[in-house]
Amino acid sequence: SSIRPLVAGNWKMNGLAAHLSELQTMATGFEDASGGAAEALICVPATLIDRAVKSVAGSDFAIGAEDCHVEEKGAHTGDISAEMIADCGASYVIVGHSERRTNHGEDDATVAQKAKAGWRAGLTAIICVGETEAQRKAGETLDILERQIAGSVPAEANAENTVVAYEPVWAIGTGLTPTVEDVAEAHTHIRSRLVEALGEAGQSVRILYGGSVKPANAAELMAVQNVNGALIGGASLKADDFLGIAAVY
Ligand code: G2H
Repeated sequence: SSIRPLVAGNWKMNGLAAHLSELQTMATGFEDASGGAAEALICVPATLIDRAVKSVAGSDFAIGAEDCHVEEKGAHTGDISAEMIADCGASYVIVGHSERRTNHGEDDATVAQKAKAGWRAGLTAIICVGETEAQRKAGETLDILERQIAGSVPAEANAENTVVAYEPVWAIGTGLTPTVEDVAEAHTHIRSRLVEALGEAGQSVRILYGGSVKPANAAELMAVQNVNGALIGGASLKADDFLGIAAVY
């Protein structure tokens, strides 16, 4: 396809200032590793956004946040807004990661509001969807994805303001990955739902695969139809791993 792939990291609640040297190594090496064929992004904890942006200055490497509040400002102790994220120089925000949906009770409507909050601040939203193990075993995967796309992806989504990430919950941090056939089925389903909801714009929205991506499995996962890049957790913490994944392009 003509969609430019995105290799995206998600550091989750990992990384102190000392870790920024890994980020610099990634930013310096990414273009060579990917042969210039992909774009790069690392989403970092809020405490590191400002310094991460400075660490990659002068490269095309993008920095993102892992969550945002739906409002611009106000009495929300401990939360940060999309405007604050943009103010630090970041350009992406992950919304609706399964860890947020599970640990913070975020539902589809909240996730959609967070995506819009990101847009309001000029950020691209990475909207996460994915079924649990129980849902997969019950044969509900495609229905769940359909419901999450309908509820979490606002109607104004397009390739500039939105990326969708498919992360089967049972594959997150477990070392387990779906078969390439299952990934193809899920991504094709997501693509068709996006086209149905967004029209032509849905053809070019990037759909990332996330869940235990590592250098050893990236080539086969990234080659699947309608997989337009990766959202990488554990393997985005080390430059060797991240650049090893980029090298599949
Ligand atoms: C899935 C992924 C990154 P990991 O959450 O978002 O994490 O690659 O560690 O499974």
